[in-house]
Amino acid sequence: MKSLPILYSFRRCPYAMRARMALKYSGIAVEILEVKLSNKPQEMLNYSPKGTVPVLILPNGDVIDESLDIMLWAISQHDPNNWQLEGFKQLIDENDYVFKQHLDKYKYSVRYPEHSTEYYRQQGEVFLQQLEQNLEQHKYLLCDQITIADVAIFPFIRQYAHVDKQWFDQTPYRQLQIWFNEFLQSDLFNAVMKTRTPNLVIDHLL
Ligand SMILES: N[C@@H](CCC(=O)N[C@@H](CS)C(=O)NCC(=O)O)C(=O)O
Repeated sequence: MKSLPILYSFRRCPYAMRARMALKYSGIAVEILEVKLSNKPQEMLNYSPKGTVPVLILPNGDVIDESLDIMLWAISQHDPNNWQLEGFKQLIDENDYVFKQHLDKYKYSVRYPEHSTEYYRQQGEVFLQQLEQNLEQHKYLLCDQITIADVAIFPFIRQYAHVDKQWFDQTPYRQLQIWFNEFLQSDLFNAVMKTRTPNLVIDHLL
């Protein structure tokens, strides 16, 4: 039997979520290994010493240990709805390198007492405003169809929204709320959020 790629994953990690969503969308069967971040398998660290999830090991031994690269690899195998669109990188970079920092400080504001929770939330809100503007122009972040940018960014908006869901729901970002709820309720997202037993229990994603 042909061996499948192995995905080292962590259910609640937004980077791992976007990788799992892309793999699922592309119809790629993988074996998925739920990692305990406090006790990472040595095998994973041998493949990728930087110790972050997700990590995808291909049957030929290639290691892909950045979530966006896993998404791009999955899409390069099969992209039935044209997720890959030129210009996707800029918005994802804004998410990964700017918004994510504000998100972490907002989420864990007790660890950053130099400013208030609201201060960090406001810093992150700049990105929400940008997304809202995009969504006023088209149904999804880059155009009228889902692209890799929507899927790559959604898990981070989910984290931000869930810090204070009541606050998020009463913001004026109506298009963003609609977009967010659509992904939250989507079969694709829910399919990749199944609970898995951690460490060394290999299970199939598809
Ligand atoms: N740039 C990486 C970031 C991945 C990342 O930071 N994942 C977190 C979990 S959400 C992680 O594994 N952190 C290591 C740890 O907590 O020990 C990617 O896109 O894959």
